[in-house]
Amino acid sequence: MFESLQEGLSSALKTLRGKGKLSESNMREGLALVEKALLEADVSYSVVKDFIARVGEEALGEKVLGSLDPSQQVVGIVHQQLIDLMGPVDHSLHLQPGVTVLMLCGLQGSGKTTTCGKLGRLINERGRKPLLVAADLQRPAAIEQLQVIGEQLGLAVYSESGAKDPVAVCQNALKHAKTVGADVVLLDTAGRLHVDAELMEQLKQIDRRVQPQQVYLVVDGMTGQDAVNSAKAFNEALELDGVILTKLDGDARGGAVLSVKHVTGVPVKFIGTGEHLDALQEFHPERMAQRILGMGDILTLVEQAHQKFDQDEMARQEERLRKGEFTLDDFRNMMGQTKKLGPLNKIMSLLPGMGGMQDMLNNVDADGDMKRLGGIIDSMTPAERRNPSKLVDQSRRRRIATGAGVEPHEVNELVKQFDGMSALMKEMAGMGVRDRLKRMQDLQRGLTNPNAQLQRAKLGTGKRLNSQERAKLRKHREKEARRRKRETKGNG
Ligand SMILES: Nc1nc2c(ncn2[C@@H]2O[C@H](COP(=O)(O)OP(=O)(O)OP(=O)(O)O)[C@@H](O)[C@H]2O)c(=O)[nH]1
Ligand SMILES: [Mg+2]
Repeated sequence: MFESLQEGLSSALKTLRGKGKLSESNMREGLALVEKALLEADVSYSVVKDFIARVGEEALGEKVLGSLDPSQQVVGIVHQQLIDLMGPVDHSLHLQPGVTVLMLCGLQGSGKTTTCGKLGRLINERGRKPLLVAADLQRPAAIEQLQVIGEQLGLAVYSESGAKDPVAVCQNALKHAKTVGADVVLLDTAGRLHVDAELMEQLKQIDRRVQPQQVYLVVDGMTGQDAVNSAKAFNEALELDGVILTKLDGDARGGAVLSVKHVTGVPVKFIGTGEHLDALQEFHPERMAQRILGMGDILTLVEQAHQKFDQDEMARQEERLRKGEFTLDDFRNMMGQTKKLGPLNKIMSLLPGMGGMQDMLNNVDADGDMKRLGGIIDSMTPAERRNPSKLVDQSRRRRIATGAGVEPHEVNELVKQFDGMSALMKEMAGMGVRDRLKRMQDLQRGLTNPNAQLQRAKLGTGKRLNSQERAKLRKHREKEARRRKRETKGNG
């Protein structure tokens, strides 16, 4: 979602980063790049102008330029301004006791009918009884389309074949809802290619005579500024309560999501992220801002790290890093600290630049991988943990693998990756928490990289060993345990 906007913005902000002190002129340069990124994402010109003015006002002040970390502050300012640009959002559908009427309107092909189904599904899940109403009499096929969707979802659909007056259909639907005990009526209205007087009049009629509690505009997120302009016209005619932005799963550039509220005064309430009828999400400006900035929720993470990390342990590790003494033991310790923040998948989502990773990780059991890595490290002698690449040869590899219940090549993988990481780890010495977290993220990326991924733990092959084989395996394990003990002693 919004990859190019994300890239544009992060490269703009990157030009500011790394400069200890910022002058007014390079701050302005950075902001000009932010402006360009927004315009390229098809954000309305007036929105961009206003946005940059606000960011500039704060960023060019003494407080920021004179601060220790101005570029960081600029990121914070842009972040907050993005949130203000898109929110606040009231996610409630304002369902009332009795019958609530929700009306969907929008241009042709924006996704009204599909969204009608999606909303019906959501409402049904929340324990209410929706009735989908085919109020689009423009196209004969429209009624059938809604019926198919209703059937797929097991939801009731009200339609009248051959009807001419959409207002009457809506009024009849309301009566019908009361007789069948439906408590949320969803009106799927007709669309037009462009905003035209006839359409607006029809919608106004429905609005006046049926008096929906909420009117939502469905906007195709791919259409950028056109969509936003039409949203303005709809809002003037109907007083919208919210916008539903669809097709954000495609290559929408982000213009609509950033412009809608500023231009119409109406926030995006939901986003459609697919053709499937479950692809509807509540819209959260904070999350969207973070996503757009590719920054995850690092601020929360830093806070949590301060609260939960054992500061003494961190100091000890830092000292070791500085001396170049970092070992697999330290690595595991550090993983343990990270774990205090929650499951790895959740942490990933909070880390900057991890958007893409998260999707890849959906099918990866990252916590399980970490456990397995711990198992491998446990099966090593202290000496091996200190110097894995030198000591772990083929026979040790086999021994460690047997001890940890993994394949020898997985041990090899860990050793190789640890080796590659050492440089990175040494770099971490002396870094602040924030940079360190970023480094940790690189580290974890290295370890859970699906391409270099350790093989899944085998959950039994189904093959049963006979007693002879079992005895042999037991002997082997005992021998390994003795050897490990010996080595542990020998190496202090
Ligand atoms: N990828 C994607 N496609 C969507 C989304 N929402 C709707 N669509 C698709 O967009 C097309 C048009 O959707 P409809 O729901 O028929 O749009 P409409 O506004 O009812 O169209 P008219 O009734 O002709 O005005 C369909 O092919 C939908 O599957 C979405 O969030 N993502
Ligand atoms: Mg339709």
